[in-house]
Amino acid sequence: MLQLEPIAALATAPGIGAIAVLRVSGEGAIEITNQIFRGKDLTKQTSHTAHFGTLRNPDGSIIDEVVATVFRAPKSFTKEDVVEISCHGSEFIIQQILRRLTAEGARLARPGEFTQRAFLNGQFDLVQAEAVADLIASDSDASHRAALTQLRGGFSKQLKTLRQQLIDFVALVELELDFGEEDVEFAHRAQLRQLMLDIRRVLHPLIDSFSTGNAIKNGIPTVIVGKPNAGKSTLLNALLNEEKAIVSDIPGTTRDVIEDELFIDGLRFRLIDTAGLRQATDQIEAIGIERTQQKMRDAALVIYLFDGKNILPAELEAAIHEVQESGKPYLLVGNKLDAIDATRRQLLEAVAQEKIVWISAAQQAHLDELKTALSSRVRTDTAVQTGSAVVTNARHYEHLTATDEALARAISGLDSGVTPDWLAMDLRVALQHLGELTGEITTDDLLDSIFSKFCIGK
Ligand SMILES: Nc1nc2c(ncn2[C@@H]2O[C@H](COP(=O)(O)OP(=O)(O)OP(=O)(O)O)[C@@H](O)[C@H]2O)c(=O)[nH]1
Ligand SMILES: [Mg+2]
Repeated sequence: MLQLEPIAALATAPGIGAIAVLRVSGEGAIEITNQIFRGKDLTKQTSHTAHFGTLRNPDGSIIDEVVATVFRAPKSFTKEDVVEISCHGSEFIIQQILRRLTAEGARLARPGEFTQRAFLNGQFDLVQAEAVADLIASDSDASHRAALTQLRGGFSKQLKTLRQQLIDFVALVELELDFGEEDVEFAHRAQLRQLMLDIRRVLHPLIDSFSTGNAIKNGIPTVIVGKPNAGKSTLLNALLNEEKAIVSDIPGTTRDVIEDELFIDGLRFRLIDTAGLRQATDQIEAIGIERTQQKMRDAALVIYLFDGKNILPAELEAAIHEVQESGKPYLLVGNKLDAIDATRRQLLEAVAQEKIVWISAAQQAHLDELKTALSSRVRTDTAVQTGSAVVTNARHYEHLTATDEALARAISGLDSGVTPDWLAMDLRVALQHLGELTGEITTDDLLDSIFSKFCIGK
C-alpha cells in the first residue's frame, strides 16, 4: 500500500459547531498526532480504537480535550494510517491544532486530496471517487440515491469486466497486424462482434439515463404554460409561497421567464413561469413568447394551465392537441375552480377526455393534489424509482457516448470487412474512453481537475 507524506485538514464544515473533526493521513500520521497528544500512547493502539486525551503546545499548555480515533493502513478511508481528531468546534482551536500538526511534519491537505489518495490506493475507481463528491453535495432524496448507487460500484464494475474482455480481443487483432500480408485471423470475428454488441447494450441505458441524472442533480425543469391570464404567475407564487412574479388581470403581464426551485417528496423541481401563449401584441411580448417556446422544448415536464372560467371548449381541445404535439410529459391543470360550478367542470372534463387536476391558484386550494401529481409523474420514471445506475456526471456521459460511437464504427467496419488495422484503431478509441471513464487510464491533469472540485478535508 502506498503511504504518502502526511496531510492534515478539517474534515467537518468550517464555522462554529459543537464538535469539529480533523483528519490526518499518511506515513507517520499516528506518530505525528502522538507528539502533541497526552493520554495513551497512540502508536501502540490497535486500529479502529478511540482515545480520550489532551492536545498540548510545546510549553505543555492545553489546546483542547479531544478524542483521537486511530485507523491503521490499509483499513482506513485512504488506506493509509489515519487519525481522526474530534475537538471542540472553535475556529481558534482548529487553527491551533493544524498549526501544531504542521509543526510536527504534516502538511495541509489540498481539496479532495484524501479522496484522491483513496483512489490511488485502489479503494475505489474514479466513478466512485466522483460519487463521494456528489454524495456530499446531494441535497435531495433522488440525488442522494443516485450518488450512493455510484459509490457502491454502480456501472463501473460491469464496464471494467467488459473492457478487460475487449483488451484481450484487441491484443489478438494487433497480433494479426504483425503477420502483415498473410491472411490470418486470430480474433474470432463473430465473438468480437457479440462482445461489442454486449458492451453497447450496457452503455445505452446509461447514456439514456443522463437526462434523468442531470435533472436529479440540477432540478427537473418544469414549465408552466398556458394562455395569458390563466393564472400561471399566481400558481408559481402559490407553490413557492412568495410573491415572486407579478400578477395582474391584464393579459400579457409576464413577459420574461421566471424560475425558482421547489422540493416535493425529496425531488427537486425547477419551476418556470412563462409569458402567456397568444398572438403577440408588441415586440417585447413576441420575444417573451419565443422564450416560452424555447423553455417548453427544454422542459422535462409541462404544466398546461387553463382558465376554467373563461376557456371555450374548442380552445381547450386545441390546447390539448398542441401540448400533445410537443411530445413532452404534461399535466393538464384547470385553474379558477372557485369561480366555476359543477356543470361547467363536467362539461370541460367531457371535452378534454383526460384527467384534469383542478385547482384554485388564487385561493391556494388543491395545491397538494397538484404536487402529488407532479411527483408521481416523475417517479414513474423507473430509473429514479429503482435506484438503478443513473449517469449524473457530464464527464461520464461524454466517455460513454464516445465509446459507443467507436464501437458502432468498429461493428460496421467488421460487417463491411475492413482490414485489421482499421478495426484495431476503433477498438483502441473505445478502450481509451472506457479506461478514462473508470480511471484505469488517467493523466495527472485529469485527476487534478477532478479532485480540485472537492473541498478541503474530503
Ligand atoms: N378567481 C380566480 N382568479 C384567479 C385565480 N388565479 C389567478 N386568478 C386571477 O387571474 C388573473 C391573471 O393571473 P396571473 O397569474 O397574472 O395570470 P398569468 O397566466 O400569469 O398571465 P400572463 O402573465 O399575462 O400570461 C389575476 O387577476 C389573478 O388574480 C384563481 O384561482 N381564481
Ligand atoms: Mg404571468
